Amino acid sequence: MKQYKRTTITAALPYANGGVHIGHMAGVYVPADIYARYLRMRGQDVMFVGGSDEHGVPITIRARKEGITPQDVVDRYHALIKESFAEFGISFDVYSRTTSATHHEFAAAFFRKLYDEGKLVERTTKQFYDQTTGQFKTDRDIVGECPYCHNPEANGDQCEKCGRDLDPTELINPRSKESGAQLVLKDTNNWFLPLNEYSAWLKEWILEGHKEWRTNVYGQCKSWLDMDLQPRAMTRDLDWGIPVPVEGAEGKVLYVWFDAPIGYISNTKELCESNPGRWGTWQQWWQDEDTRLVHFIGKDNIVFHCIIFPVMLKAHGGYILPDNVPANEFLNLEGDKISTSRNWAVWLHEYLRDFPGKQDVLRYALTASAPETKDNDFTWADFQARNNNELVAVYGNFVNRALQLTQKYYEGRVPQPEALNDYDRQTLAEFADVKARMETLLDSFKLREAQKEAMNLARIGNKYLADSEPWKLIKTDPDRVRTVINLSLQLTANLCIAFAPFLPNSSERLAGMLAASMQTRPEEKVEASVVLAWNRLGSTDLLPVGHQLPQPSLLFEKIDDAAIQAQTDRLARIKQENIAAAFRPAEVKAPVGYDDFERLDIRVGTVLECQRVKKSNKLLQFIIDDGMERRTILSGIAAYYEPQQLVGRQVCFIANFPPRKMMGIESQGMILSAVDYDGTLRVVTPEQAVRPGCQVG
Ligand code: B3M
Ligand code: ZN
Repeated sequence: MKQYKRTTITAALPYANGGVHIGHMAGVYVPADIYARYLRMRGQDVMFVGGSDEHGVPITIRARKEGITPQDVVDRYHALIKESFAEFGISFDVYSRTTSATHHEFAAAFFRKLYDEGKLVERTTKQFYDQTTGQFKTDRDIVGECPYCHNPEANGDQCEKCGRDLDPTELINPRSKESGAQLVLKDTNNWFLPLNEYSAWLKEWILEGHKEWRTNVYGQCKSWLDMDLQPRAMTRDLDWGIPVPVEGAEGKVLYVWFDAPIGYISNTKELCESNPGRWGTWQQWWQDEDTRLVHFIGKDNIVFHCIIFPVMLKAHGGYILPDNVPANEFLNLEGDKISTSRNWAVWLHEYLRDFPGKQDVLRYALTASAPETKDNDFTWADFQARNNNELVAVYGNFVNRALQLTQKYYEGRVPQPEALNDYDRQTLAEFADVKARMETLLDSFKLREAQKEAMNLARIGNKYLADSEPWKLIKTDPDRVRTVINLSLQLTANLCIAFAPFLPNSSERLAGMLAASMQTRPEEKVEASVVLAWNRLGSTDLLPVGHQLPQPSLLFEKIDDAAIQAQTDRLARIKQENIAAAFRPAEVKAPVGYDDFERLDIRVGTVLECQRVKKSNKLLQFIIDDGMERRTILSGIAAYYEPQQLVGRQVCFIANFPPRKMMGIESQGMILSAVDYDGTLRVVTPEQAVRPGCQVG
């Protein structure tokens, strides 16, 4: 493997139109931070770059909804996001924003170079235009009638009623969501990045050159590259963003996915210019072949970071390309997809309000169920178990016992060990290679397994103490106890190092209890008698004999059922609210006379038989005792019932419906069902059994 001089680590720039939730943390920020901390501890020169993504249509939509400017929106959320990251110890070296002057200039210049060198293709397309405001409309700003289900309020990109993806040109009578005006199609010019011209190069670079990438990343790239790549528009007709730096391009801005990844570079530039003595030039971090570039992202960003951005860099020339893109899958919450619009999420600022000081617990739980290879589920029950059964019962318990016994027997001084016995040696052997194992895992982005190794170290310690029972030997064999406690303290110091990339606050606190200092950044010289550094992981002489330790406190505390219940209650409430919001009773229909109602002959029947209709996944075939004979009725409720569930039940049906043939079977009536908010059908049944054939009125 190539030896690099430095590593540039980026984490996806979150859109500044909302807070940060556990899905973002598990997928991007916690892993990126663990990796950055780990490399720094190994003495590598690292720059960890973050920032807010402040352009794009969703921000303008939010602004309009709230009646404020897009700048107001991003100012508010940039501050909130930055604060959350700081609270959770995400150790960005720079966290800036894409509305900064540095970024606007940098991204515009990047575009202008591609434009000047003919690397972009100009194309004319037709787009919906609002003549009353003189604006082109993006898909999400358009509403109209769905051509499939005739929902009059379908969105330009999707019909919420029937769920179909739409192209706005399919809509019947497209109108502007904002002004309500009818839209017309109008020619517009934009600049495209001809991805198709880079297809051979991409195949070579990724499919041949980066077989080591995670299978999910490699696989997604491959399926993109197996299709024909199409030129992609890098400019948009929009008024929020970076103006296209070309004469005659008024009213156009750079596509948000063009400017956002350039934000990594401009944020680097901002940092370098603020402290050139420490950071050197931005070119060192982006253009030097001795620099390694790693992007942490979620799976929905793979194409942008593995295909589009690299093509931009290649077309521009002079840049290094990502060496790895460890994208994660998604984290679900209690079995459902996290959704900002449905508020189905755990927001960091809310977590902090409910669990103050417990940032590391969330980091631990998220890494333990990190969606590295497949989507994963976060549940509050699991969160509680991770805390109580692992952090408290294993790690915290071991450390606390070792430190308490030291106070009790030796007034807090590290005791002198005697000769090791076989069991000591066996214990030491078990953790001797933890450093190598963790490094192998961390170097290949298996962070979840690496954290398990650290916890395993604590398990070894716990078992060692429990088996050695120093509290029983203190009177009879004090030499032995000194050895056991010394070794336990050395193990504790090792845990402090091993967990440092994962649980930085806890390691910091534990170091304090060991009267030691953590070496977390290569550039910082630590002045302390005991320095805990990554390269000493696995050593048994981290704490010198006689070293005085202060009174310890608990590293972790139990989370009780009530706290967890409060969270699950909150989610249950949100689910109810979502259901209530999704269901709006239909308008009451035009009035009818009593005689209209009288003409309908509604009766009760008992289900004698019920079965699925062959080749139909909708229809059930009923044989009903209607009080006179056996009546066959078909009903489209197969998705909601197992046929057997209905046998013996009573249903209401319209008896004087003209017979209809469906799938070759004649249906003699219609079974009545209630339609729930989500389309679920439930048969209408009398509250108590009645005689089959009686009428409903
Ligand atoms: N803001 C999308 C996202 O948050 C986008 C990432 C930009 S990374 C350059 O998923
Ligand atoms: Zn529809």
